[in-house]
Amino acid sequence: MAQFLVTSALPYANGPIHFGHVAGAYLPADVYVRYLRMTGNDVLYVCGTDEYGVAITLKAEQEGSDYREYLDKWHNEIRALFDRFGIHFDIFSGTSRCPHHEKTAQAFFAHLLEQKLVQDRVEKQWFSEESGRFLPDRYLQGTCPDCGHEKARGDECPACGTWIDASQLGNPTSLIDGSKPILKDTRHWYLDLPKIQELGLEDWYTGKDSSRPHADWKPNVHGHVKAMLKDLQERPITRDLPWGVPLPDGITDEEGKVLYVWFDAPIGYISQTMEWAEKQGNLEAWRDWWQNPDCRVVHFIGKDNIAFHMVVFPSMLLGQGDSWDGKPLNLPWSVPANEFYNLQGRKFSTSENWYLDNEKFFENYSADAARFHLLITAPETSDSEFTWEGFQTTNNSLLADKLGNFASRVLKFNAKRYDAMVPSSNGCCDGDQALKDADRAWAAVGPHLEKNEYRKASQSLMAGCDSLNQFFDSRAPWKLIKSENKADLEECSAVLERCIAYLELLSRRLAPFCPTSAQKLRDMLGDVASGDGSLWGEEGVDSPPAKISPGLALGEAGVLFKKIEDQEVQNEIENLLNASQLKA
Ligand code: B3M
Ligand code: ZN
Repeated sequence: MAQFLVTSALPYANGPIHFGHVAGAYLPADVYVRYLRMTGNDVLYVCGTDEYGVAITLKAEQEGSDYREYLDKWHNEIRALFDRFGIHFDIFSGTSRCPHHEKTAQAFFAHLLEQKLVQDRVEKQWFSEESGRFLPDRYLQGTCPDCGHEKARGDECPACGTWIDASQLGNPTSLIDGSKPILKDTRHWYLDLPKIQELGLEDWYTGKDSSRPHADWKPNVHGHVKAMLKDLQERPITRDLPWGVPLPDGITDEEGKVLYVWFDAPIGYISQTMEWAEKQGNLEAWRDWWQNPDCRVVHFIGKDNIAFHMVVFPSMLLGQGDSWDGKPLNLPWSVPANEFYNLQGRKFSTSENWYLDNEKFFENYSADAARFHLLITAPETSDSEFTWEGFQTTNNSLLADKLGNFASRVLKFNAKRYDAMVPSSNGCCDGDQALKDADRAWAAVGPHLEKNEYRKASQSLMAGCDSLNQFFDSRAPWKLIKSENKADLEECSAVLERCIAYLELLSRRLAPFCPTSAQKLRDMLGDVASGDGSLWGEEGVDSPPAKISPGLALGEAGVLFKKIEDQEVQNEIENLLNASQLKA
């Protein structure tokens, strides 16, 4: 048993969350957390909305909305979508609504300043004379100095991903008023990443620092970070903006200076842990997660957030030294960053109407089917995509035909022939090759989940269902039951007993992936699944599920996964194409 603090990237409260986000940073974390809990670990899962910075102000201003109203609307909407997906956090707050956020972020800044890891200086930045304000980050558009992309932003290029020093942007335009900005002096504070690199960042990353262990970095994470560490630069961590965490008192008299959103946002993981702890009645409990060196901090993110979670935030944590009552803060133990998840060959895009309407989706399809499909197509090692045809295949051929069908044929047969009670077994089917195959397949599910291999984990789960169907088919209980021969009748009971035992195990193996259906299956199993099924259990290659007591009453067989018709899929694709053409 170990202790894990799991986080998912804080979504900006500036628009809907789409399936791509869910597949990349939220669903895998939820499945991981469910699995860790079932295997007896102590887990806290923290998330909330990212509510400061230009990503918010720019869009709220473009809509003419008040920041607060705007944030609340999206916060609630995003929260509702997570509920729909069955993604459960221990706390889901937000950086502007968490009562501990501002002072924690300010303390981080103050500590870094004390340690001389942050320095201020005056530099030229783009200023709109028309609006009378500086234009940080996304308020600016211009040509990327690296790849020449013409719609690069003031902080990074969406085409090539480089971090951009805004003063290097070619031919910049103000996105709030369309004017050509001028360069004007302004004071900002810079995080000294090169210095922190020597203080221990590199040792933690390479694993030299045995006091700060970590899991193996994924290849996509490793490649990215290795390249970055070769050339670390100072990074500005303040902005001129009307909305953000103000600098701590006593730092400057200049107006309008706030912390850069990427500085305050990851601190949100900590401040929201504090909020959770306070709600439990013991604020100090946040330290069990952030200052206990045995607690493993795991950040689930998309690939575009790797630099901040692997370099900037760890540097901020390291740079705190012993400032938090004499104890260091934990650095990430694992960062399972995913690649991107697209929709029918194109990037998800709300503005181009290339997305799935969440409301409509859940009116017609089940969250569990969506969960399973996103997991079995997860963008783990390369970009992947949601297609309606693929979703239909996962739902119909895997979930309905393999898993659901196995449950329904066993339970129906048992209801008809054994009065919905567990028949007694003489054990004559134990050790059947197909059952051994099922054992082997399901024994792999847990280890895959532990390694954040959701595709393989879902495939293994299905492979087990395949073997169980083969077992049922090859033993053909519908023939055995009609035999006059006692041995055949005994075999028939033994087959059913095994199938029921494996269904109970399935209800637990399925639970992290499809929690609602797993519970439904347990209900269908009646007294056989009278426990709450909250434990993963030891069943594996050498330990098939234990024998079930004869005579236990089963519940009623129901449909676990409803099939999706070809016509529905065609309609969905047409709707998607029409909506995007209307917009174009
Ligand atoms: N809000 C960026 C994003 O959604 C961001 C993540 C913050 S995690 C601390 O890509
Ligand atoms: Zn570029």
